[in-house]
Amino acid sequence: HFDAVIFDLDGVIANTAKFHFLAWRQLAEELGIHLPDEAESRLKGLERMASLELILAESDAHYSETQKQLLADKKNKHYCRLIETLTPMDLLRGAGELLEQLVIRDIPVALASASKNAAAVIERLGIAERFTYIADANRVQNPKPDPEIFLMAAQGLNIAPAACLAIEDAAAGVESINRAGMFSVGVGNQQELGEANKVIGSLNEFSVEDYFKS
Ligand code: B16
Ligand code: MG
Repeated sequence: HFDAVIFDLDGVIANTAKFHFLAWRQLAEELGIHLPDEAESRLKGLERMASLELILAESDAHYSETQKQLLADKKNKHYCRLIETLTPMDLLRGAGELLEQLVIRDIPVALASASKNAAAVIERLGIAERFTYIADANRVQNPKPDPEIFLMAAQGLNIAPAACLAIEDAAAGVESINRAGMFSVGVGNQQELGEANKVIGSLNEFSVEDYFKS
């Protein structure tokens, strides 16, 4: 049995990937770059500057580091405007129910999201008070698949990594969890998330009784 749960945000709790994609597409259009639909899956889980590099690779133009920073800031403004429309209705299947069950059982819950907007997102989703600790993406030096953000979350909860169960939708995230020495649950398909200790199709399938003492 485990003592705590650490959640990824995008793709596990809410489909913010769709807003990230729309914001990147808007920026791409402003630069005269066409971003095909299939770019959405390639962007999944990538941190902000890595996502920008992927988009700029579609163009021949050269951008300086300063220009890249301004472009990333611009995308973030588009993204912040888009997430203003988020409501508790945007919680992914099973997410609200699972958080509620964990809180009822007094199981501490942390967030390990690479997004610098994570706090604003969970606030909009109406679940901010469910989290005991939010790992600060601003302080993370090494992006997923490095274990740093999950280790930071465990430390914030004051729980040993081996006693944590963590949930991810991206292969790089599952790798971070495994490298952190935690039990990994992948939400998505077996083929993509085969490295996870357990793969489920959606949080609806997660049974709290199997992993936590009542
Ligand atoms: P921001 P997660 C990640 O969130 C997203 O999956 C990824 O698409 C995004 O680029 C990254 O956060 C950074 O987000 O630009 O808002 O700081 O999956 O780690 O919850
Ligand atoms: Mg994710």
